Amino acid sequence: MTLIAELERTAAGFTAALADAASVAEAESLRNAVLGRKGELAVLMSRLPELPADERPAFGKAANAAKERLNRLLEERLASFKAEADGASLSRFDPSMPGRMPERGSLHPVTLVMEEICRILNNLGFETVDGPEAETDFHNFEALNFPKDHPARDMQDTLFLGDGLLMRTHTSPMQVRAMLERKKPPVAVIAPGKVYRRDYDVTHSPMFHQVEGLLVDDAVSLAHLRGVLTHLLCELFGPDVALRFRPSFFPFTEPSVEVDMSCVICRGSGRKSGEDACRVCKGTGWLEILGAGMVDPAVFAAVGFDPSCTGFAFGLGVERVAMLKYGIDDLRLFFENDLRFLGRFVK
Ligand code: 2U9
Repeated sequence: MTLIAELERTAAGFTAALADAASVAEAESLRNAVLGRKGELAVLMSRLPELPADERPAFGKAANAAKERLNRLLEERLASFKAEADGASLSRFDPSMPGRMPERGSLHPVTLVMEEICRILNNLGFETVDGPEAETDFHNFEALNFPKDHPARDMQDTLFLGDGLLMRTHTSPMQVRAMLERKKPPVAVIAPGKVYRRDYDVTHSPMFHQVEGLLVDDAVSLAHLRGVLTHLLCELFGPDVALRFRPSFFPFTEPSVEVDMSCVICRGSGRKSGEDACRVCKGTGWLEILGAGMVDPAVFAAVGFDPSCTGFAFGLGVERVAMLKYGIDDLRLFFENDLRFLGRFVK
C-alpha cells in the first residue's frame, strides 16, 4: 500500500473510532494512539524518506492537513461530551426543591442577660462605662481599700501579667477610673465586663462576667440601694420577687450586705418538707444573688473625692443570674460553645 493510501486509511479509522468513542477517556486514548508524539501519524511521517524526492512535498502537505482535520474532529467530540455532561446535571436540578436556609447566629446567653441588666439600669439613669481588662494594682486593689496583705492580692487568686499589670478580678476598676475622670459627684455608672481569677473547678471559671453599679451623690442611703436593687431584680425575675439584706464584709463598702432574693423556683415557699424540698434554694426559700454596700470613705479619699460624700455600690455575677433565669444547672455549659445549647437562646 502506498504511503498516501495508508495515511487515508489511518484518518478514516480515526474518524470512525472517534464516532464510536463512548467517553472522554476513550477519545483521549485515540488522540495518543494516532495523533501523539509516537502515534500512527508520526510513524507515517517518519517514513517520508521512502518516497521519491518529487512526491515528498505532496505527502508532507497531505499529512499535515490530515493531522489538523483529525485534531479539529477530536476537539469537537470532546466539546460534545462536556455539553452532554452539563445537560445531565441540569436535568438533575429540581427547581421545586426548597432552598437551603443558612444557619442563623444568636447572642450568647451571658451577653443577652448582661445587655438586659444594662438596659434596666440605663433606664434608671446609670451610664455604662468601659475600661481595660489588664489593670494596675492601684485601680484593682489600692483605690478600693484592699490592704496590702489581703488574700485576694495573693498569687493564688489573681492572674499577674508582670510589668505591674494584672487581669482585673472585678469590674470595680472601671468605676474607679470613672470617678477619677469626673473628679466630683454626682456619679451614676454601671460597669459590665469580663473578670479573671485563678480559680477553676466545676462551679468556678477563670473568666466570668460581672455588672457593677455605683451611685455617688449627696445623702445617698441604703434605702436608695434597696429601691434600685428591688427594681432590677423584679424586672429580671418578675414583679413578686422579695429581697433580703444580710450583713457582710467587703473592703470597699461599709456597711456591706449580701442580697438574697426569694427563690424563683418555689417562689420563696422553700417546700421544706423532706423529699419535696426545693432543690434550687435547698428548702430555704432564698437565693444569694448579689453583693452590695455603702462606698467606704477610704475609696472616696483614694480618688480625690470629699470623704464625706455618700454612695452605694453593688455587684452581680452575670453567669449566676443567667443560670437562675434560664434554669441552667452547670456553669460549664456557658464556656463549651456547644451549638445545641447556645441555639436555645434565640431572642
Ligand atoms: C467602687 C466601689 C465599690 C462593688 C460591689 C460587690 C459588693 C459584690 C460580687 C457579687 C458576685 C462579685 O460576681 S461576684 O462574685 N460583688 O459583692 N461588688 S459591692 O463595689 C464597688 C465598686 C466600685 C468604686
